Amino acid sequence: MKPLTPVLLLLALSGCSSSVVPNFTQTCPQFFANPDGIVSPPTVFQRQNYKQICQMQNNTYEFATLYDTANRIPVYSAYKFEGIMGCKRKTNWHIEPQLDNSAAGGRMGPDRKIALPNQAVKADYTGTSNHGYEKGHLAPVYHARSQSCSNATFTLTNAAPQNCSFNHGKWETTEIAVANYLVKNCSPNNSTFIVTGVVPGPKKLKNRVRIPSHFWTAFCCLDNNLKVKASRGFLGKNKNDPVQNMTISNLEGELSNLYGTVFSVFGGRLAS
Ligand SMILES: *[C@@H]1O[C@H](CO)[C@@H](O)[C@H](O)[C@H]1NC(C)=O
Ligand SMILES: *[C@@H]1O[C@H](CO)[C@@H](O)[C@H](O)[C@H]1NC(C)=O
Ligand SMILES: *[C@@H]1O[C@H](CO)[C@@H](O)[C@H](O)[C@H]1NC(C)=O
Ligand SMILES: *[C@@H]1O[C@H](CO)[C@@H](O)[C@H](O)[C@H]1NC(C)=O
Ligand SMILES: *[C@@H]1O[C@H](CO)[C@@H](O)[C@H](O)[C@H]1NC(C)=O
Ligand SMILES: *[C@@H]1O[C@H](CO)[C@@H](O)[C@H](O)[C@H]1NC(C)=O
Ligand SMILES: CC(=O)N[C@H]1CO[C@H](CO)[C@@H](O)[C@@H]1O
Repeated sequence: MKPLTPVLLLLALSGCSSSVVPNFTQTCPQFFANPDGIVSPPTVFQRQNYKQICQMQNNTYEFATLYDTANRIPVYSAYKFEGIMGCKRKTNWHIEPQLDNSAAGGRMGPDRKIALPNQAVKADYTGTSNHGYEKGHLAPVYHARSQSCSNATFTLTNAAPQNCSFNHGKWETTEIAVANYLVKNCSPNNSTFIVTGVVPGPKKLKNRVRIPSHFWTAFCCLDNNLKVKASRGFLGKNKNDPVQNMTISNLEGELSNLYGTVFSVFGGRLAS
């Protein structure tokens, strides 16, 4: 075995691993669809306020998030689906310490009582359900692969203000329909990937946290030869209206209009 370089040695000694990373495609590729073996993440916006997070809890990466520190909401979370596991909802919320202190450790940490510059804290959502909004998960408990993954979804970097009746209505119905479809059509052994995102809207909660205008989700499952077996996209306004079921390319067209820039969901590699 070769001797470790000083940098690797330092990393090994400190047990240091990072959550906010330069390129999540490299650090946690396992959460992104890999048709034909090519890791194909959604579009990564390149401005300073967008941070790539490999979501880590208890030394395990559970999913990946592109986070917008200016709007204090995620753009999307990407994860693998392995079946309906019936995980319990754990209600301790976490934050991502490295977004406000680059020297912090690489794991998600407990919620903070004070407002943080680069991310939402739980207090930003206190009382907002009276105004019709609550913390809506992007990567949801219902799709979690394990209880530890379910626990890890309770981070504010995976949540955005969601219309309460939508969260418990048509959006929940969509999460269930997607899971049922995948269980039926994509066996757990086949690789099944989901990305769930939001589009920033005109208003903020408490002048701190941007309220999304839309929620969207998309899945892609691959067969044992890494060919795309099934895929579909879903888009809904942030109110309890019907959610549209469409092809990935139609979703990409809609999202490109909404984001005002070309946006692809699976690296632009799925034609339909
Ligand atoms: C991230 O890494 C992937 C895979 O190595 C590479 O294709 C991509 O260009 C990188 N992205 C950036 C912004 O460097
Ligand atoms: C980490 O794992 C341990 C043991 O499984 C568990 O008790 C603990 O609650 C976990 N931490 C979090 C934050 O979920
Ligand atoms: C999930 O969180 C709960 C509550 O904090 C904890 O008791 C449990 O051990 C955690 N489970 C895992 C697998 O980390
Ligand atoms: C979405 O539409 C497709 C094509 O009509 C259909 O096969 C599928 O069952 C619908 N729902 C889901 C969750 O994919
Ligand atoms: C699951 O997928 C792996 C890798 O593609 C393959 O080697 C294995 O035979 C599959 N298992 C079943 C039960 O099909
Ligand atoms: C939430 O959605 C419901 C049903 O679509 C709508 O009546 C209500 O006005 C929405 N709430 C907010 C705060 O937009
Ligand atoms: C299309 C395809 O390859 N599907 C595979 C999914 O996984 C099951 C078993 O886990 C295989 O039998 C299928 O062939």
